[in-house]
Amino acid sequence: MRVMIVAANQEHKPDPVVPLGAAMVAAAARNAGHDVCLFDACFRGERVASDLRQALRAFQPRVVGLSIRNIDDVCWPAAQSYLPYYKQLAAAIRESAPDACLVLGGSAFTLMPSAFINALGADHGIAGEGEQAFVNLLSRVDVDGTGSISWAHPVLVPDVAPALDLLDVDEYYARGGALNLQTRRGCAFKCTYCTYPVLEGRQPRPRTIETVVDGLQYSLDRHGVRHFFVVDNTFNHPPDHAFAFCSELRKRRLDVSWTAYVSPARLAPGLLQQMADAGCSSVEFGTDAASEVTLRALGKSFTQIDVIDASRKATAAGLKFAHSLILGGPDETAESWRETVDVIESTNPSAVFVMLGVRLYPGTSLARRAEQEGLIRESEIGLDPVFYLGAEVADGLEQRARELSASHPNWYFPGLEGNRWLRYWRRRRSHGVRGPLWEQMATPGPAAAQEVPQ
Ligand code: B12
Repeated sequence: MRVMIVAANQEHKPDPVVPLGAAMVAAAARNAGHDVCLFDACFRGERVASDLRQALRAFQPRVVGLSIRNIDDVCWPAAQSYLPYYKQLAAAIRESAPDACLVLGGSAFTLMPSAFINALGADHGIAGEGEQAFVNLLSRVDVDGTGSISWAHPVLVPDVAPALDLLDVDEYYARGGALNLQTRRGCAFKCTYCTYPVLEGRQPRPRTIETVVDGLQYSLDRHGVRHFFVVDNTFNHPPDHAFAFCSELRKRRLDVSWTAYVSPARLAPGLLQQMADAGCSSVEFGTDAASEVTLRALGKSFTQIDVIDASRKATAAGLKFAHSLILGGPDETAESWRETVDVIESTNPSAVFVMLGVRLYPGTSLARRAEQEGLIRESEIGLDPVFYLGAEVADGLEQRARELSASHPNWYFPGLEGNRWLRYWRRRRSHGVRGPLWEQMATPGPAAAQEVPQ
């Protein structure tokens, strides 16, 4: 059967990212014997709809799988929704392939399946992991009803290698500075606002280390890619899997540099050092806050001391590190805000990423809290982003954040317009700089802020 996977994402902030999920689903369909083509929207700019129409007419797919990664950019105060753009793509698909079955999937879809089915008028949707469920659907595509949604059960060992040959790896490497890879799925943490357990299930499910490193080696040998981003929601859990990944990289003596998300919770002794020895250059801590009050409200599984300790360990291992923060969320007060800022500053990070408020999603405990507090009914949370703002800091939040941004040049606020870092990063990429550009945000130091082009 002719199957076209459309990787819809066109977002280039902070970098264009390889549509890993779409490439995995495409690989699974191809492995099952289908004739698969992958249409990647990422670098097509405004000609995307006309390119898609042309590709559809030429390929004449029986099934089109539309991969939807982001709903919106989660950037308070002026969040950008990608929905109008997805509608444009769905219309192009209906127009140029009127007989094709339109199937939706991807992380954005999984978070709001019915809303997307209704908004895009699709025939079917698969919430969750697509590899097996999509292949199953292909075998019964003629009998399935219109607008139905299936929930995919997490596959125990999700080991399908992404079909990178269907993507322009060189362009991603040049413009995104890295390729991505996944070593495991699942999240056992209970952060109150977070969607990862909905997306990946609670049970951590490791991929086979050899397969993961084979994939990395393929990109290195075939495309000269030396920089990787590990997309695992928390690389360091379970720790034995993380150690195994590091030792496989060391065993193969691969000259690569990589970055991963690390939780300060129960950081295994020696892991950061092993990561550094295996080519890891930096880690992004999913810190969110550093005051006990807000850590608790966000349901984090670690304390302020753990944040400080993890930062020290990263420094000792020679790793650059960034903290991701949520400021202005549940139970935030002027004091907790100050405490978080002070503690984070004291750890001397290379960069800090700050999201303001928390985008609500159905199925999270923060959504239930918002309903109890009369903010919004959980069932009404949909494709239009709604943010939970801490009652004590909601007034004047933007101003407070702008002041913080002005006094902290290496703190990056995706939600604040006109961010000078993005323009600077784009220039650095065009000069061939690879890897996470935030690694250099703190050098030559805040004093040189004026040198960052405005
Ligand atoms: C890693 C990550 C990042 C990294 C990416 C680094 C890199 N080089 O890849 C960074 C930090 C850059 C990032 C940035 C952003 N991210 Co992000 N990110 C993630 C994360 C943790 C993993 C994504 C991933 O690669 N997963 C692995 C792949 C294999 O899984 P997958 O894509 O979901 O695909 C599977 C299924 O969805 C399904 N599937 C996929 N396509 C299809 C198609 C069909 C037809 C079918 C049937 C099934 C199917 O099957 C696949 C295989 O099982 C997710 C959360 C999560 N746990 O999923 C958030 C997530 C995708 N990000 C999100 C967001 C919002 C963003 C940003 C907009 C935030 C910002 N303002 O900066 C940016 C956008 C960047 C961009 N260019 O698009 C949201 C999207 C939802 C939403 N609210 O819109 C998520 C879901 C997190 C969340 N808040 O819930 N992100």
